Amino acid sequence: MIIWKNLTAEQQQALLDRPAIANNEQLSKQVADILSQVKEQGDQALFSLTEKFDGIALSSLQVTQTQVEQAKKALSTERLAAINTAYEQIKSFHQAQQPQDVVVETRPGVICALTSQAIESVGLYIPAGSAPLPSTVLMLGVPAQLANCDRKVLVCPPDQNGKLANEVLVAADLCNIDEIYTLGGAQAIAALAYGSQTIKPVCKVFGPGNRFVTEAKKQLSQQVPGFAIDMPAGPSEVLVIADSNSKPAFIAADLLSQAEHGPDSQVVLVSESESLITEVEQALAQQLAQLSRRDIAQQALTQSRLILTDNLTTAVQVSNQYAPEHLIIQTKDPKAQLTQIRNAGSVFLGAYTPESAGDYASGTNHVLPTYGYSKVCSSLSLADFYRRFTVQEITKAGLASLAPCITELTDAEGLDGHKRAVTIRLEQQATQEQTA
Ligand code: HSO
Ligand code: ZN
Repeated sequence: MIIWKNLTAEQQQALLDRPAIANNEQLSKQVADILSQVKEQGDQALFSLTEKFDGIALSSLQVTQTQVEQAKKALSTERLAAINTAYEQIKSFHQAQQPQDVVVETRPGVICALTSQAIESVGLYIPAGSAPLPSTVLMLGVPAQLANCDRKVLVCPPDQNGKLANEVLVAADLCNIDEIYTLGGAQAIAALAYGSQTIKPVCKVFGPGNRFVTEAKKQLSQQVPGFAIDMPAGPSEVLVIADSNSKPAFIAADLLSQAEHGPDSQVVLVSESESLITEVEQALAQQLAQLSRRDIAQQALTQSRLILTDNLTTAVQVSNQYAPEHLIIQTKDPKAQLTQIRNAGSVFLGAYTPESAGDYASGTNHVLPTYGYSKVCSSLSLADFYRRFTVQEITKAGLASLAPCITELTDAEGLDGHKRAVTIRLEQQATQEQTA
């Protein structure tokens, strides 16, 4: 247990610093090499890189509709129903996020509008590192479907048999994904950015991934004009704020649900109650032993932080300083703390709101800013699948009324050409009216 007030400001900051992402030169060179192979050799590189990294020689990249139908038949009714329910829940929350056009007549005869249009083609990356993530298919596929993007392409690394999980295929089918490819890693992102003989490029790629995927997204978004990514990504993380009213067993379970994602997952508990922290420590040891992924969770827990503060106000300050991806507030009156929260990707209030609900089926998106980016980036939402643009139309009278303002400012900037584009219209109007 760490006693917050005993630390200097520097020590406090150091405690909350994320471990530096191993963004060494070697990784960036390795990824750059993969990208250039895909750029130069297209499909051939995709096959050979899949053989190298996933250990499987594929005969084709694209998943067929027959394979999707087989996947549906292979799943139990319970599993199909669960995927359907999660799909409907996520749809219900994202459907309500449809962007609204804005139209303002900023003065008589001057009309300005802000409108939205779906991004034409999107790539959805589904990780399958230690387990395939059908929930991520829904988190990316549902908003892409609701935005009505013309082309929705899904990529996911193959298992040892060269296949994608049945659940991934069924979820993709529900979201009307147009093309599914058995392809992962940096090579998948490269294919989506450059295109290959089989895969046409897309405008924007979404989704979490390992450090190769993240590095590929970073390099390609800087390199390929017009190729965008959703957000910067780091390992997943949760911070829990608790008081003496909290249930230690619930908190331990929440911390472990995050820890089991990967050895680099970040797990933080901040509380004003010393006895609560001690009880959580005990519950963690008990529950850890029962997890199938206890080795992974245990590794993550070695990096965990259990922090004791003087009061809840300081606990909230610690959370704001850390800026967690997920924030769970399990206190007597969580809404009271919520008003003080500045930086968090997604907030879970009260004892009966585990992060797992948001991970799968409450309706919110589980693609969230990590690594402190919740200070400036937002949870993935429907808006990320749109681009916004403005439209304006001005009448002659409108332009005449705005002209003194524009020409005064063109003079200030010394831009005669800009001035002329206004005055020429008003002079012509005057001449035409004179000769009429
Ligand atoms: N907690 C992860 C999402 C996830 N959890 C998928 C289970 N499956 C990042 O928000
Ligand atoms: Zn999770």
